[in-house]
Amino acid sequence: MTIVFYDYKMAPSPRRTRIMLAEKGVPHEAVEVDMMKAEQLSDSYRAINPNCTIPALKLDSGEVLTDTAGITVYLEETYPEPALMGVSTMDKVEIASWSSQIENELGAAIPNALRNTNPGMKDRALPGPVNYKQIPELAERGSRQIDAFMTKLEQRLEGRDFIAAEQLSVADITTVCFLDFAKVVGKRITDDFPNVQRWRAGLAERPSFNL
Ligand SMILES: N[C@@H](CCC(=O)N[C@@H](CS)C(=O)NCC(=O)O)C(=O)O
Repeated sequence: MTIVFYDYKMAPSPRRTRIMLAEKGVPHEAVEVDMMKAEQLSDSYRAINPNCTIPALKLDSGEVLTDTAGITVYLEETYPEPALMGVSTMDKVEIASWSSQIENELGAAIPNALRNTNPGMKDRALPGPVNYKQIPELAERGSRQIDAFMTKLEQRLEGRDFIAAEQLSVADITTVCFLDFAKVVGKRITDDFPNVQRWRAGLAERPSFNL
């Protein structure tokens, strides 16, 4: 048996796992769950991940990890090199703190901006097994939150190659996956953000970011 990674190439969340698997060189088999065909809501995928979200990771033991937070801890504990969550206590603190800000301020804002207006996502304002109606005001707020986070990131990356702890970490991986996806709501890393552009160009040289 080998690890099975349930992936969908066009979505930002599974890309985080894809990059971590590549950076750590973890042998695995990938299975594509086609969201364009709503396969994440199918009975067969629901039996694997009742949350109906991607990514999921099925371990050798048969156990299934059903969200990025758990997958990240599992990969870091099982394949410690290279460390992506920090080595020293203070590095771990800094990476955890930035990861929390990225999830709350950017990770929540992009789906809010996208899912609350997109006609193809009517009643699918949140991922998961429960349907929720769109609230257009949340799209407007999400758009402003993305802009605010970009400004904060630009300041943070002044004179830095990585967001936290002077090394590649899950903070960089998560931010790239979210920011690249933000194009769907018209957000790009424009020339107003030279530090973010330089940081993104540096990461583009890593094969894991081009899978
Ligand atoms: N908390 C989950 C969320 C993952 C998530 O929202 N994935 C999206 C794709 S990026 C999804 O599965 N959406 C399903 C849907 O929209 O129905 C995680 O990070 O693993």
